[in-house]
Amino acid sequence: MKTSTSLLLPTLPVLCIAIFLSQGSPSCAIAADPEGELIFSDDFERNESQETTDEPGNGWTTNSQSRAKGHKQVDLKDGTMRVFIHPEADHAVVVVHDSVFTDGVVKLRFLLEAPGDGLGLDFADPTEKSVHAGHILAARIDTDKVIFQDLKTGSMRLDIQELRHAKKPLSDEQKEVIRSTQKIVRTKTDIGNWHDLLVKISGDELSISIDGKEIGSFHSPGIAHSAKKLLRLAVPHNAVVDDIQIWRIK
Ligand SMILES: [Ca+2]
Ligand SMILES: [Ca+2]
Repeated sequence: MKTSTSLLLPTLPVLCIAIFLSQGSPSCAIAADPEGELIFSDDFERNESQETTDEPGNGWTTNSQSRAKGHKQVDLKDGTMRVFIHPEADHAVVVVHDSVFTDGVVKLRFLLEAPGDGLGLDFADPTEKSVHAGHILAARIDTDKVIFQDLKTGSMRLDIQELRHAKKPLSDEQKEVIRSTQKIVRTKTDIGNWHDLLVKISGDELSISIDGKEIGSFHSPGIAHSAKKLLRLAVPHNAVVDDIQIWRIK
């Protein structure tokens, strides 16, 4: 559901107080609003017309038809979007929405339910032919680490992908490219609780904050790619998502 900034801002103090009272925690679910223009938001307060196949609505698409024989992997439930991999899937679950910007911010709330679960925010440009499947960059949240990835000049570069697909060894240059285009920060994200995630892309910098605390930032040339056109939520196992906002800075 679309939410305008002007409607959101005056309600913030009320929301924070309500969250404090209901959860006994002083954390406010919504941090300061990013600069820029709110281009998409979704609170998932709706239901499908049926419960047998993916039907997330509001412009979202999924890969369940192509990678999980059409089995349901995305469920609107209790005002959230639950993503869960089907045993017959041959790829992580991917839930996609337009997110056209050069610099921008994605905010959402997420919950992981078991050790090993994770949530990736992959930004893609399907027209970029120097990489596999348009992969440009990614922010990945696991229960024990956060990964910053420049996929465009890194692991999704076509020559690297072709060797990996053929299960052939990478050259020293290719190994160094993969090493230098990602950053891993060891940090615990506890399971069973909701967390606020903020991912910001500005020039060649990717920054990630969880629950208002900056986990880190990473500079790499592929991050500055001029057009991030799609946001792909990538879920290797299970994850629950709510209250997503996409902001365009430029
Ligand atoms: Ca449902
Ligand atoms: Ca909701």
